[in-house]
Amino acid sequence: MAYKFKTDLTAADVTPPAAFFNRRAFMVGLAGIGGASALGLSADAAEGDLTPNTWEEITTYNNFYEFGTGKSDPSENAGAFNPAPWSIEIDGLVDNPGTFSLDQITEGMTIEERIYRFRCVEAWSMVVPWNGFMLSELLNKAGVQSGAKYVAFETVVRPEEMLGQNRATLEWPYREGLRLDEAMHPLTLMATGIYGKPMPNQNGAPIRLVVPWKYGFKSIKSIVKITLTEEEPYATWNKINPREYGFYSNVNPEVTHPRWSQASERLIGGGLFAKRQDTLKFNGYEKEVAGMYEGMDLSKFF
Ligand SMILES: Nc1nc2c(c(=O)[nH]1)N[C@H]1C(S)=C(S)[C@@H](COP(=O)(O)O)O[C@H]1N2
Ligand SMILES: [Mo]
Repeated sequence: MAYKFKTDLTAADVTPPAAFFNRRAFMVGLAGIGGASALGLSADAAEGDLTPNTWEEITTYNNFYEFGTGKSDPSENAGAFNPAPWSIEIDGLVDNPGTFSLDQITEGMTIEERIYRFRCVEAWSMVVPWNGFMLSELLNKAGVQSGAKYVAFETVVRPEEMLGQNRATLEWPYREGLRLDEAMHPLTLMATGIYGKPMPNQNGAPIRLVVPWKYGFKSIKSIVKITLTEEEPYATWNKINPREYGFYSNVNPEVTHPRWSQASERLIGGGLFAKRQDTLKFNGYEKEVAGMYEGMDLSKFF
């Protein structure tokens, strides 16, 4: 089908392509939307002294229940998955609904490198050098209508290629959602790669969400559908156990998971006897995102 993205982006929205592995890429990207300081980005979050985990660590220690529940299952079982060609259906409260190829989706997008902390609700963490574009760019092209308040996401269902989907470990498709302001936040990334390479199958090929201030399960993989909704959407883990997995699930060291503390985390790659590190509020992105939750009791909202 013929599809034309809206072309009403101003010059200020367009950023020069940033080179992979350029630590300044993040700053360059943000300059296009008002600059890091205008966003209140701390030097740490924007530039940072974060040392990324190795490719080996990032691609062999995964959660992707479509390929099994063990940490090594995704890397061992995702070889049968063929993420090309790929398309994403965008529907709901948008001006330009439709089904778009990955090329159409990424056309004109600035692919930036974003080195983010990544914190799983299970209390382990990594630092990942993602490549991707801001979800806000895609939503702006889709044309969000005024009644939209949330964004819903769905993962592909392919039981022939995803052996875990032949078991009822979760209800398939895996689904997640964000409030619209969270989805439009400049930190929220549609990631298409890691270390400048295409997204590995086990990490959510060919395109997945990354929301660095939330527990990892919000960062849904291998997305085939995006829906703008008025109501808070279904979210897989939240529906299974709302007491343990909130819809918001902002990283918060002060809110204990019913079965374990969230005060500290194990950085993957530190070795068996590595010291745990303190978990940061909003996973270290408090300055950038706390404003979105003013008035919410963060000790209750998890
Ligand atoms: N479709 C889908 N997305 C998913 C998951 C999953 O099982 N299925 N696991 C989530 C969880 S719990 C985490 S911690 C991250 C893990 O991402 P990574 O393997 O790239 O580190 O993916 C999230 N996205
Ligand atoms: Mo997770």
